[in-house]
Amino acid sequence: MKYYITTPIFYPNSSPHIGTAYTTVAADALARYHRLLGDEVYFLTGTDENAQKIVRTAEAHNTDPKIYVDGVVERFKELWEALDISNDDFIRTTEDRHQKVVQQIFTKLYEQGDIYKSEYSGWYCTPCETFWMENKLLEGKCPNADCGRDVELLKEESYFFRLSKYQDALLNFIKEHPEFIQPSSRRNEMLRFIEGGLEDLCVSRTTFQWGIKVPFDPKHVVYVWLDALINYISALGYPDGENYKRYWPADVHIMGKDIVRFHAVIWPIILLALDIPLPKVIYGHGWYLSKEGGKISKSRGNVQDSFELIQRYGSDAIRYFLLREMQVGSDGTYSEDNVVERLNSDLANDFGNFISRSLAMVVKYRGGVVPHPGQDGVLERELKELSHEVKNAVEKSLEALDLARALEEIWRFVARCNKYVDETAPWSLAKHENQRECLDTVLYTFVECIRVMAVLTAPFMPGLPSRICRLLGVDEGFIRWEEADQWGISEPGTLVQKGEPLFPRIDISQYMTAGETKIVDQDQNIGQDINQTQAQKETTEPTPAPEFEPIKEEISMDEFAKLDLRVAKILSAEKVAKTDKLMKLEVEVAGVVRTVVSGIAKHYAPEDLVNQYVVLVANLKPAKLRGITSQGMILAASQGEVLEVLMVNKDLPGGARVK
Ligand code: ME8
Repeated sequence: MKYYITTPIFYPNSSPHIGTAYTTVAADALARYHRLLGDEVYFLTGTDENAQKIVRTAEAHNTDPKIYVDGVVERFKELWEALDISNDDFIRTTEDRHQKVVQQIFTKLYEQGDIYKSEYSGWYCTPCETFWMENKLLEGKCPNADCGRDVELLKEESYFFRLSKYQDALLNFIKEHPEFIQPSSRRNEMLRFIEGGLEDLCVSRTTFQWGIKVPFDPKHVVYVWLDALINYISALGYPDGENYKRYWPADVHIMGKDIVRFHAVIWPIILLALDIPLPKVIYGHGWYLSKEGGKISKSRGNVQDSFELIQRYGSDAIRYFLLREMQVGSDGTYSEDNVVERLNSDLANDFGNFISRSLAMVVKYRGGVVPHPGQDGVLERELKELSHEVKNAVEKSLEALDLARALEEIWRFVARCNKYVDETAPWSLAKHENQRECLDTVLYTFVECIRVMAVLTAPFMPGLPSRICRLLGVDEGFIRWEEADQWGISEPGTLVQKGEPLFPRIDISQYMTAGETKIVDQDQNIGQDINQTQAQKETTEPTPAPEFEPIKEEISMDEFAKLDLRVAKILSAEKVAKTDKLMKLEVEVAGVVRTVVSGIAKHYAPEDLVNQYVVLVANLKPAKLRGITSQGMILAASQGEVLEVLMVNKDLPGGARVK
């Protein structure tokens, strides 16, 4: 199956923000999901550059529009990369490949009589790039709900597009295809709007020259919306390109509710006039609002630096927040403290904690080796059934483009996994040798639960699969959607590790005082000084390299051979009283039990060490530490504040040589 999904092409009059990011992350999650299903996916995003507001912004920055947009487009591309957006193409409407197609279509529509020349007399809102008739204005201002700004009177010769001619054909199409405009609330709005009567649309301007020239009348430039909508086919190489033949019609055009009208009226009418099939779904999501209630937008000045947010919390956490918080048909509220709350509760506490807790138990009780499971009990059967139910529900939600619902479903499974840990209490099973098989089943089930969680979350948080696979000792091919509800996929005998927490808890006061959002002007350096921005980047302080101890002088092989290194099993561990550094260990090596005092107490709890196999310098002269004779030394790696005892995970007995 093919799957073609697009975002709007964004105006590069200012840098992308968390609102623009939402649409792009949502499209990305859907694209990734369809790739996991095995579909042939084409995911398009880009920038809409031929707008009058671009000219105005460039003027305000004392620069040329092209130089200005080049700077902002780089920001878009960088942000999409930072957010792991997997678009297959990025179209800019200043590119030749786009301009040629727009000119060709404009000429065709003119030649077939769907475009005609007349005179426009009415109002124009430059921020919205929309024409308004006098009777639609609200107290003389732009009537758009999130705009309300000044409009300008235009009286100019213009070309017009006969929308009215296609009104009935469009109404019929919408009525016959209830899935065409989603969610249904937007469909009803659009039906009412079209039934109110469509007026022909002004599709050219003569009062500025920035844009695509009408080929047979070059004092006109094409109206930015007619130009922009065509990107969805120009990027595919319309009319003869292979991609066009393969991928059109689009499966989903996703966008904010503010621009559904252009996509549900002008775009289908262009396509009807060209006798091209219409897209399958136009989906209009809600807006991200600030805590104070207004839409997050550059013009409202309530935009936070997206790069800083990603740096602080990571792309996966930001993506999770954006996708989880916006419910179908309504708006979402964005604030940094909401992000941290979601991160701490859903990601650190529920998701990450299950993974680190359960893997720590596999390491503790089975040396990190995934055991062979025994017979399933009621709880394991329940988990399997739930994974089946959740996978189906996630698929249904994603087909309905309800990403928040899909995540809610996955978290139902995550919650059940956490409950399973408490119900099975592996720490109690570990105390009884006759429960060995039962503990094996529980530990194996943990590993399978982690796998299921990794598969289901892969479309939403694409950074996770590789990190989780590393912990599970497998490669990324292990993430197969069709196996999300199949069990018994993990191989017993695989070596897992506990690793660092996937989502460390965040203390928000580190970044800001409660409730305060840091607003920045991300665009102050955009314009003629892209080179300067580059220079600034280059002069930012690099992260200091760690300071290593110098390497010691050479020794001969004979000298090295004097060291007797052995695997030793830790039988017991306890902190040495009145010190915070020392741990007293009883270790078994070559059939003898020895006492070793080691400076690792700040880094390990005694219960993390018992039953682990470590490396012991077995022929070191005994030394007294705090009155305890230490018979050898265990090896640990350390740098700065970090220390890790070297552990041996294969099935090697205490006493095995290390050479
Ligand atoms: O309209 N919450 O470009 P644009 C959610 N160039 N989504 C938001 C948002 C918010 N607060 N703010 C912006 C244009 N968006 C045209 C499109 S397509 C042929 C031409 C998202 O830069 C949302 O998808 O104004 C919205 O529709 C889009 O950005 C508007 O982007």
